[in-house]
Amino acid sequence: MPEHKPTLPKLPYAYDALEPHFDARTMEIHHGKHHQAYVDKLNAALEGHEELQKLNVDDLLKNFNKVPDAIKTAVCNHGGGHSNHSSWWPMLKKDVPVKGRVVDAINERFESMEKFKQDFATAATTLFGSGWAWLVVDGKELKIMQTPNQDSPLMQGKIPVLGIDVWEHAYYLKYQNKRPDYVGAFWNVVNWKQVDENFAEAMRE
Ligand code: MN3
Repeated sequence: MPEHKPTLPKLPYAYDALEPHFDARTMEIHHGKHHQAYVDKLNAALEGHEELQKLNVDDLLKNFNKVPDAIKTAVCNHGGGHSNHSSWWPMLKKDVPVKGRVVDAINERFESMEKFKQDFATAATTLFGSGWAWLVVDGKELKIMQTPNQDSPLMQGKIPVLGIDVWEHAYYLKYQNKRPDYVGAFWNVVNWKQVDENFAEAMRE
């Protein structure tokens, strides 16, 4: 079996760990069905491409130009979906103090945490259709960006530090059409400790 065969990572907490902000049923379907489907379809796309199967999914996306045309769309959609969700689950946790070098860097780059939250929320709520809003490191600089569908910032050479999934599958059961309410609730479940680690690692690359 190839070393990096895509597999569904275990959630680092119980499905109900983010209640009442993210409900258990949504987390269960989101992780167990949606993320699993990206993993399955990525494996199907990589069948017969042994050299690509040896890469972990993030390296696969960073080297997207090496992916054959015939499977580019599948790798973008399902590889992106696998990578985005794998990095996202650990970014979520309740009651984590807002501190760390990343918080200092956010205050410096965006004037204040409140201003950053406004800008990030605007990116999340104005993204048309399905996709993600991100805080990324781009050439040692923090930036807010949007990606459509399951496109990964890694495909553009940017490293995700914090993200929010704004596909309806991430919030519809609890929030229906009220995406801004979901984005507001998100701030209660940001794992700032993980975000700080992501930031430190991104700045080392
Ligand atoms: Mn999702």
